[in-house]
Amino acid sequence: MDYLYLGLGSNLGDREKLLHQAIGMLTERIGGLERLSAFYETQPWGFCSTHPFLNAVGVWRTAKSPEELLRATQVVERELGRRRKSVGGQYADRPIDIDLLLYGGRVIEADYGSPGAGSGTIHLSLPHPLMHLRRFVMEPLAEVAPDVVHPVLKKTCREILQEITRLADKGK
Ligand code: PH2
Ligand code: MG
Ligand code: MG
Repeated sequence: MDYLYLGLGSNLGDREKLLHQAIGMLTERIGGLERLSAFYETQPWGFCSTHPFLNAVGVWRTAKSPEELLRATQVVERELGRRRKSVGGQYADRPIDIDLLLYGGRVIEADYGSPGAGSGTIHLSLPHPLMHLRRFVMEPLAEVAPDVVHPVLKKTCREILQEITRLADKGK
């Protein structure tokens, strides 16, 4: 058993309802929900859109494999109406996005085969490669897990959030 930290976001439809639905479905399928952050309204990061996000972070205790967890999050995304994945770093509006942020102290770069011929692979990076740059991730994460250490950067979530804040203040 280990702690799994998931980042959730929605900027289309009934955002609050979609986040609650996703959290309920995940809890049925992967294990018990230990903590849930507040829901934060945030401006789209990395792309232009008139639709603000609601973002949150949840902590689950689970014994599932990283591959099972990645697949479970993708199934929930599809069941809640997510159609397109972002390709080549081009983000788009979405009813729900669920990202694996941290899973215990695991550091993983892996490609898993998709069932069915020729349907490519799905990629997993843990920790999430952009999490430490994103306030919309680090603010809710630092709320529920201030003292958890990023296994690559060797800094706590509280320290990473402080750095993001310092950098943003410098740019002003
Ligand atoms: N997700 C993205 C890209 N940009 N911006 C905000 N505010 N919240 C998100 O969840 C988000 C984003 C890619 O997944
Ligand atoms: Mg995302
Ligand atoms: Mg995603």
